[in-house]
Amino acid sequence: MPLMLYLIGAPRAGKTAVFDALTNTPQGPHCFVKGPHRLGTVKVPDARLEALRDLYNPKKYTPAEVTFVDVALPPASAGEGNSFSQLNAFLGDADAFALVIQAFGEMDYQGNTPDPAKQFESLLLELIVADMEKVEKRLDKIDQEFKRGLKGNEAERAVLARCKQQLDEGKALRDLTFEPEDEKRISSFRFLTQRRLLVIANVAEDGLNGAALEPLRQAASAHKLEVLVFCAPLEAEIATLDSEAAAGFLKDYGISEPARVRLVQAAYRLLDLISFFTIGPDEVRAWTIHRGTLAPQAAGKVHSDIERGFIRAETVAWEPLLRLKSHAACREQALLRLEGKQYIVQDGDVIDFRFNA
Ligand SMILES: Nc1nc2c(ncn2[C@@H]2O[C@H](COP(=O)(O)OP(=O)(O)OP(=O)(O)O)[C@@H](O)[C@H]2O)c(=O)[nH]1
Ligand SMILES: [Mg+2]
Repeated sequence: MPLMLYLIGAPRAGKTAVFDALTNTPQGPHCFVKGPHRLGTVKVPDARLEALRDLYNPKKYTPAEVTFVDVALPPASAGEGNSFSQLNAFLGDADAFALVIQAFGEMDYQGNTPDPAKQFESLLLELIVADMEKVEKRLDKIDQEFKRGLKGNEAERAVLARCKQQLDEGKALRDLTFEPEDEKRISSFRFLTQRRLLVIANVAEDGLNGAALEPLRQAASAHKLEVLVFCAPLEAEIATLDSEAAAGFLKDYGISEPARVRLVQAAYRLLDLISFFTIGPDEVRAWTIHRGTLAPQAAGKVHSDIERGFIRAETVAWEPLLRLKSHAACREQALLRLEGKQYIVQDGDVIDFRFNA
């Protein structure tokens, strides 16, 4: 499963423009439609993997992927709760949310210019309210069962009460730590405030220096979040150009790298993800794991049989392999390591798993 990153934000904030910047290509948009939502899978750019591909010339080249989702929010209408609670079922499989903030300063239909920091706070609040609704509904149900003499849900009730208190204080469930047993008890609720967040300020062309974003940055950093600055329609346009023309435009606007690259890198950082590589004449491929994953579990990404029958991981870092250009040369220099079950896979490891079939 690729990483799923959902773009959410106020109506007209520029979610679709950001999505276009991520999924447009010179050959056209690279996305598909699911109900009212759009999904686009982006290959994670990785210069190390590209160099390994060039060295091995495999039949197949498979970079890691991130799937972005352009969420179509139903219009919020009085008495129906907040918009995210209506979307709860759909938002369930998100690994993370990117909050798209309208920071291009245009007036909305009510004639107000939206305040980026306020938008950010109100999105956080919406997520909290959506979780609160779930918690309260379940707590009510448990209370009713207690009244009818049905017992057995005390532990669930206790952990939900803890969640309720946290949400009551306006805080995300992400910041609570749970015992593994409690973690299991609440996992099926798929609470929105447990997902990680990043923030995209969608600015006008003349706002790319981010000068006007200090209040948003402060609000975000109070939650330990970073703000990425995009001019989404401009980036969507640039994404349709061939790479030479695109590079020229990016340079003119002083943008370091395309939105797609910056967002994917931020998502990796945010989710504490790393890549390891498997290589051979058939395929050169990247695999995404959480930092701290042990070798057998990393092997399980490739195939569950390899995890089960794991013997060892023949490992070399990407850098010496590219420099010396072969496993044999790395072995001669004692740079090829035989790692066991307790080995923690490092970012950029090139691994050949040995296993009992
Ligand atoms: N001036 C300016 N307009 C923008 C910018 N980004 C988006 N827009 C405009 O704002 C409007 C909304 O942008 P969308 O990308 O459709 O926003 P959205 O969040 O997907 O909107 P909904 O899906 O309708 O909620 C469009 O008319 C865009 O052209 C920007 O950076 N500058
Ligand atoms: Mg849209």
